[in-house]
Amino acid sequence: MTDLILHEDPCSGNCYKIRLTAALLGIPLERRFYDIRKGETRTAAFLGNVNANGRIPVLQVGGRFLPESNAACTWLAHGSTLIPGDRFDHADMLRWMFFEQYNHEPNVATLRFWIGLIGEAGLSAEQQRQIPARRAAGDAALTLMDKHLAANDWFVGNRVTLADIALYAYTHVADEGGFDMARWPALGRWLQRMTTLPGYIPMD
Ligand SMILES: N[C@@H](CCC(=O)N[C@@H](CS)C(=O)NCC(=O)O)C(=O)O
Repeated sequence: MTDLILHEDPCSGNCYKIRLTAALLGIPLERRFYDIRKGETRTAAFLGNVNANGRIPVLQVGGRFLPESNAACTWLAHGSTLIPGDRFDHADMLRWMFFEQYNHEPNVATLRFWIGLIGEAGLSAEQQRQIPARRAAGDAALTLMDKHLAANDWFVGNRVTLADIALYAYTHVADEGGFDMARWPALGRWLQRMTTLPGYIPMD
């Protein structure tokens, strides 16, 4: 296979999604590290050569660069069972991955970054003002997931797909953002189920 390089910061769940997908599929990845808290994805070199959007993760496939975590997971999982063959299930997987990017990640991941990694004292007044709304939206996303998982082992069909991987990355560290995970027991059982997958790796 073409050489694959993951441009990443190990504290990022978006980067972990790609490492977890590769691990479950047995695909080796070379890792290049950046510290987002030091602005290392905002340098002229990074913007010019890796991602004009100034963010990790970026999956480098030979000489081409693929930003956006869910796009990178899709590239890796092409032709595997992590992407359903059934037309409806395939679209349903995308439904959960879009949900993850719109309803889940901007709230659950952002609060984990602000509260767990930066610390409330280090936040701007504007960031502090946004906490209650992001908390309510994150709670709503986790509640919706819990309701689905109370009746289903996986997000789509009867096996793990990229939808589970995309949603797992920040849900399993949501407690670091102050989310009370005891509220969502089905979510807790699914988090545990994910760790039993052959090839599973934890976040660094
Ligand atoms: N939608 C993107 C989000 C990428 C993103 O927000 N990356 C963050 C880290 S998780 C980042 O690079 N932040 C550094 C910055 O914005 O300077 C994805 O899923 O990959």
